[in-house]
Amino acid sequence: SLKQLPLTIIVAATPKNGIGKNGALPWPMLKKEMAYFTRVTKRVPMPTNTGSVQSDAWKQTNLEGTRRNVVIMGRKTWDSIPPKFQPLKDRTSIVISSQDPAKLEAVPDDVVVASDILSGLQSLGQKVREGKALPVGRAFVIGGAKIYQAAMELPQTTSVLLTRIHKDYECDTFFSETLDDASSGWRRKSLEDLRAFVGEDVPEGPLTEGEGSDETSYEFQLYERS
Ligand code: FOL
Repeated sequence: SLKQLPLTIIVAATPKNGIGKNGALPWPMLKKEMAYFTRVTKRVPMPTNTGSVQSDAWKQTNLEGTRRNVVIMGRKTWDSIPPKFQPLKDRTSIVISSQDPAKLEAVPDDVVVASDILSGLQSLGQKVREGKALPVGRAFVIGGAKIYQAAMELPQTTSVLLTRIHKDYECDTFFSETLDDASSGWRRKSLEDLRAFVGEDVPEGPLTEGEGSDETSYEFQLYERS
């Protein structure tokens, strides 16, 4: 059942764990950071991994077209995605809303709307069994604050892909978990573990994007439940 599927949180956050401001990201567009989000959430692990090395275990483009990753988001995060990118290409979207789905405007019918994460996964599982959705690869929780918080309370949520933004942008929305405390139940994994997890060669140390006062550095990290 899809309710047992491991869930990965993917999030970018400032040093104070800020993730949003006025319904959008707090920082000016970080093109390479967003490109990482897109690649990682699209990439489907190969079903068969018989004795293969790590580099064989992934395909950038899901050539067979047999499986799709799922992105789970809250309704406000759905609204924050530019209409031209809705729904996120090559991924199955689950949108969490406490509103009656019938009352939600302009949600395409290949998007699953549900009142919580697990019932969303259950509905998608039913569509897969009916042949109305592609089998699921990985599942990513992409925000926002309320949905991250709900995901952190599920034992299925075993990994957090964090992009630590090294600049203190003003924020009104925060990622509520402190991953770095020894008592948090989460442990930072090595760069090697991160590379294996995402299936690409993540650079060591901070990357820099932006010009002048928009210049920002950031770092890709992986945390797992310990
Ligand atoms: N995680 C990380 N690491 N970075 C993020 O920016 C991020 N953003 C969200 C969740 N987790 C994240 C939620 N916000 C799009 C827009 C907002 C958004 C997530 C995705 C979006 O439009 N994505 C398109 C590409 C857009 C582009 O290339 O400009 C996509 O296809 O993924």
